[in-house]
Amino acid sequence: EELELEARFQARVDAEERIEANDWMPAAYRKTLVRQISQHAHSEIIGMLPEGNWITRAPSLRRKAALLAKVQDECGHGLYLYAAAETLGVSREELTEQLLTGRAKYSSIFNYPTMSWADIGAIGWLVDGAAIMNQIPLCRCSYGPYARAMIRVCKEESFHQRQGYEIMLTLCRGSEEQKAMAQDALNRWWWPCLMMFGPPDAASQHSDQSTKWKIKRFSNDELRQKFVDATVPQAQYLGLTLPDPDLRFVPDEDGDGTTGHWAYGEIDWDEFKQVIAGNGPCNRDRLAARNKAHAEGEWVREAAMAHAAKRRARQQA
Ligand code: FAQ
Repeated sequence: EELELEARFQARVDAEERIEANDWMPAAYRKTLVRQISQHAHSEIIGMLPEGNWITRAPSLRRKAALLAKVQDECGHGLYLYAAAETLGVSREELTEQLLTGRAKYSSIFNYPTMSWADIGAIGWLVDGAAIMNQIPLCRCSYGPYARAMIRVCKEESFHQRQGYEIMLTLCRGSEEQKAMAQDALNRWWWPCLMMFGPPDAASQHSDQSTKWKIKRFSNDELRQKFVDATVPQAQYLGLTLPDPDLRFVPDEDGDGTTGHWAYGEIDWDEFKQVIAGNGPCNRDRLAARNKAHAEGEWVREAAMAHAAKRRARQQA
């Protein structure tokens, strides 16, 4: 009977029907979604930290307002995503606990430091650019609650990306020092951004099954390539150089030079593994900052619970 249910489930997925929270689904499908959605939620929450560092140091009121709004959006994305994960039967407390104790993964990218204001530009341009490339296909993910959350998230990410690119453009049109800051930020963020897409296809343990379930629509390497192809012309427009001596244009077979790809050099997968294993430049700082914020927010959670209990008591009276 289980086999029959599974076959019917796969047929629905193949027919592009959305799977909803109360529908039957294989235990492994549920598990993989909880894994991916919770890692995604944690990434949004930890992702507030590198940029949060620069809110008090933004160079103007306008920049500060935009950065504050961006970081708040990230918090909102984390909350939608935790809510989407909750529809699969895990609790927010459980997921929070996994993050705070370091048992949960979150994106490798947020374990790198933000050294200058130009890093805020580079993060918006490249990190949000990579996030969009990965998330647009997730709007068509087979699991309804995740797919729907991604639609709004992607709209907001596109504002974030423009905000970052505009910072880079301003710096690149500024003084020599400003342009050098932008180049330095690009040099440091480029390779870690390519790692955001995950291990190469041959080493991606979850890809085959997630593709069959239509959670993934493109492979890690396909999305990485799309990102490189989209970003190279943007770097050229800024007048910046990508830190990859092996980067070269590979013309399409028809040779008209319009639709080819950019071939890129070898990614340092050892660095990726180290960061994922908790040994990146900022892993410990990030978890410590998150734990501190959680502890300092204890009274807010207590007050909210007490308020809810009082309201309930009043309604019953
Ligand atoms: N970092 O078999 P695969 C953002 C793990 S954007 C850490 O290929 P899968 C917005 C992977 O989880 C960033 N771990 O796995 C923002 C798995 O580990 P597990 C968040 C990584 O799932 C912008 C193992 O390696 N976006 O937050 C990474 O099929 C600016 C094997 O890999 C998402 O999470 C990595 N880079 O494909 C916020 C998008 N890559 O679970 C603030 C949703 C792989 O077996 C500021 N997620 N791993 O222990 C996905 O699309 C997928 O999960 C992939 C990985 C593509 C990330």
